Amino acid sequence: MTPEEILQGLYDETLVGNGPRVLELTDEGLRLQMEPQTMLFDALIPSLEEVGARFERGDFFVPEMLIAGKAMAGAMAVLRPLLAETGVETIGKFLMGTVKGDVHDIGKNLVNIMLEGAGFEVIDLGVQVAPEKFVSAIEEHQPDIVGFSAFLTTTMPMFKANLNALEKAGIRNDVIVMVGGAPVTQEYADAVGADGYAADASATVKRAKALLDEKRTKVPA
Ligand code: B12
Repeated sequence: MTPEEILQGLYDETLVGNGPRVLELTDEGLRLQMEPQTMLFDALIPSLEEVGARFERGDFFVPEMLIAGKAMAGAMAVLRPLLAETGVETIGKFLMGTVKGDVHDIGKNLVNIMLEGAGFEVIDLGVQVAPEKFVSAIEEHQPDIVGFSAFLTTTMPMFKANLNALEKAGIRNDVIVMVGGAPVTQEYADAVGADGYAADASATVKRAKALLDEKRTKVPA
């Protein structure tokens, strides 16, 4: 197969949720020395975007979304170590979780991989993380940054609930708060009082590093 055929295959087979075939194509791509990033950004992510568009039009339903998501997650399990493989020193601690009421984790997992690749130590609390769980994990792990991920307009208000819980626990100023997820915007992030927002995984890495630099230069030596 040519790299173009692999990319087309990854796109088509993710779209129909053919997990085993997506895995085979991922392996074949790697055998052909294709870049993991190319398979991710030129085939797998665009395919999930198309899944979302079809769901919006009413051509796809939840089961289709689920098997497409699973097919993508299978490929990610193979690509993950390769994407994170850089051997750089730890530059900071990032605590991440999908907010309460929300089970979407593919975007969050991708952000985690990129953060790890950039040298962050990532602690992932998983999905459906309640405000009190974020609070106790921050107290336990003392991260530099905490990230809230939300993929539904109905769960985005949990950002504010989480921030309120941090305030109440007296730890709001100890940690940088970043928010993200498909429906989230910079305006929304500003409105809830988050310190940072990013639209995708690589922008998250850049923004996280910049926020960390800002914080560290503010701290008196
Ligand atoms: C796969 C999928 C599912 C799967 C999730 C599987 C999983 N394990 O994640 C399943 C089937 C479970 C699902 C369920 C539902 N889903 Co859904 N789902 C999707 C779909 C198709 C893809 C999401 C995805 O993973 N995209 C791929 C990643 C890579 O996305 P991404 O946005 O590019 O992620 C980047 C950024 O957001 C950012 N980022 C992410 N997190 C964070 C965190 C921080 C801190 C930062 C800085 C950045 C950041 O970086 C990521 C990487 O680059 C989207 C469509 C879409 N276009 O998003 C709908 C979508 C999100 N789902 C939707 C809906 C409505 C639902 C359901 C309510 C459906 C239902 N009727 O039951 C349920 C809700 C379940 C729940 N309680 O959470 C809607 C949401 C509409 C809205 N605005 O509220 C969408 C947009 C589809 C649509 N077009 O209508 N879904």
